Amino acid sequence: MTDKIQDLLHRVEAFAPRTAAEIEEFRIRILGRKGELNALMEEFKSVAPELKRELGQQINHLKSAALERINALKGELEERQSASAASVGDMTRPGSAGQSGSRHPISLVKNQIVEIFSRLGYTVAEGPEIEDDWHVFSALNFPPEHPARDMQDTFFIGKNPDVLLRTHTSSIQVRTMEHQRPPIRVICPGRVFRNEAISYRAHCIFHQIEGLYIDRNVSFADMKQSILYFAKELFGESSTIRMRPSYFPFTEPSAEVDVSCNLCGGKGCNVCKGTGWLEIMGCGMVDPNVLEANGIDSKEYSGFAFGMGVERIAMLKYGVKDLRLYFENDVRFLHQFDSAL
Ligand code: 2NL
Repeated sequence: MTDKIQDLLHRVEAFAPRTAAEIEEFRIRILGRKGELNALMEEFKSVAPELKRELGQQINHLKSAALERINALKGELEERQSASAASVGDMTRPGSAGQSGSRHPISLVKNQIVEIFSRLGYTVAEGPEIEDDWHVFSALNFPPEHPARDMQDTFFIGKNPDVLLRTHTSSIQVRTMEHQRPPIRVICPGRVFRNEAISYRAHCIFHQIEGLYIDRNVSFADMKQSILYFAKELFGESSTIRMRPSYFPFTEPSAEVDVSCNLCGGKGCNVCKGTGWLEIMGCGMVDPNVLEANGIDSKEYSGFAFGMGVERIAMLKYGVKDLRLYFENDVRFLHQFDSAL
């Protein structure tokens, strides 16, 4: 009988449960009414009287050891469970809202401009940033000695003068004319690259949006009206435009477009430098040389084109004073556009 008592005592000490259910099952098996301890008590009744004292002490010790062990295990388990619950936190608590990002002001303005022209029937076209001489210069009536072709202004990739980064998005329109016959109505947003010293108003990487419209009988008046519609949509219904004569190799005649200053209503302020006008884009009637170079009969078709810098438009719309802010991605700057479109 001593062996049985010792065996049970060892099992009690070695018991290593993982769950509360395992402990309860063990307790019933050992201390329950039909458990092993009661079985030993039953056996104890028929033990010789001279052994009763010794065996009685052993059984009492076993009983209290089993009770103690079970209570200790229960306590340990509860402690472990509450510790792991604390590390997860209160699961019923309402969640905290994650901080969501915001659109970059350049993307906001680009999307607005593209959307306005798509309402006029323009479709979006895109093209490669790494280009060749034809698509950036030759097809656009740039004479061989034009300064824009110079290393000073254009980034060339390696030693091959026919591999370069586009300096304007006109190359996209050239590619459009390659595989599409008139009528053509495209709006071309993209990054462009120019070898310029970086300052508050210049960067070597910036964004342009150009548009091209070619059909029979497209006139300067059509261009004026389209650009006026655009200016009113972007800067407000009360906006007006004016055009000043200008020069681009790819258009003739060419013009610079100003929009009435929406801050001072044309009276003159520090943003429009007292003039009441803000320059927003360049435009012109597509030069017949450009149409012919791109396989379009200039006697049958005419067209207009325009181009604008997205950084500049975003500066005017949001009052951004330094162009470098667009590239630094300081969240204090970016979060100001959280609630914008
Ligand atoms: C500006 C002025 C302009 C164009 C871009 C163009 C494209 C083709 C044919 C003719 Cl394929 N013209 N583009 C025309 C006039 C002005 O951009 O100040 N851009 C920032």
